Amino acid sequence: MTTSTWTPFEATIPEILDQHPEPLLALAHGEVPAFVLRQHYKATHCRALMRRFYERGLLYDPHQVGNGTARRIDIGTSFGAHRADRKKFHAHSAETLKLFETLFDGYDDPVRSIYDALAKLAPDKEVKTAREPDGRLYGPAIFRVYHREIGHGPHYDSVAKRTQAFDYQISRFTHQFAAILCLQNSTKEAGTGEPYLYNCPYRPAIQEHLSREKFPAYVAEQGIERAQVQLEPGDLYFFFSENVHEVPAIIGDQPRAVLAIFFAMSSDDDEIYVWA
Ligand SMILES: O=C(O)CCC(=O)C(=O)O
Ligand SMILES: [Fe+2]
Repeated sequence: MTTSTWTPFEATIPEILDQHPEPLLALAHGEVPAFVLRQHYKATHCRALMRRFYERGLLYDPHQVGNGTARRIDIGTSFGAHRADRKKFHAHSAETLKLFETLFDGYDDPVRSIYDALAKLAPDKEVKTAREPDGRLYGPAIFRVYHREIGHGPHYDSVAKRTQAFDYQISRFTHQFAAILCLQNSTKEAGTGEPYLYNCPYRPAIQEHLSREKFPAYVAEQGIERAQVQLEPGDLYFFFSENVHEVPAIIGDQPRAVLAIFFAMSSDDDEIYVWA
């Protein structure tokens, strides 16, 4: 990379608003790759919640359970995985909402902490868990745990532009984003699992280049800027999920664990819908 101008903006919320009065549009326009809020959530609570997930059997090492193939462990409801069956999707989402009512007892609610930060970054909008006109809700957030060998190749997330799930309310918005709260990072020596963001919003021409094998050559050829986001437990970052991004596969025995949301907004819409 020859340029280092496209770098994550690390600051407090008031500083972000001071420099970027409309932070979400700044992300959507590619002015900054990400906003990083260091130590937004208590690191001690991150550790405690990780312990609780193991104790309750919600989290386990996929290398030691079942047929031993590496896979990502999710706690929560993924729209992408469940949307095909609307009834099951909303039932699964309701279960997640119920689970999250007590899962964080004794600690700060990490889901709330992300929603609160988002509400402050978009003071003129109402931030709410996504819902259908009949009131049925989506999953509010999801824990994603990446063990050894697991990552997420170059991709972009857009329900409106990629998934094209026009039968769901969340497809009505113009821009889609993600926020990620780090609960645990993979071993430092390995230096893996730290996400890359590319200054590369979706366009049809990139489709054929979107693989771990092909994308680096495309990035070099097109001179696309990229930024890496390094996270410690408790750090929260926001980015435009319509930009290509990836999580390099984890090396080493310590899994990377995050709490993730997607959210979407339009300039002329008073609401921001959040889901996972
Ligand atoms: O965990 C991250 O930092 C990004 C994850 C991601 O791209 C996704 O869940 O779609
Ligand atoms: Fe993603």
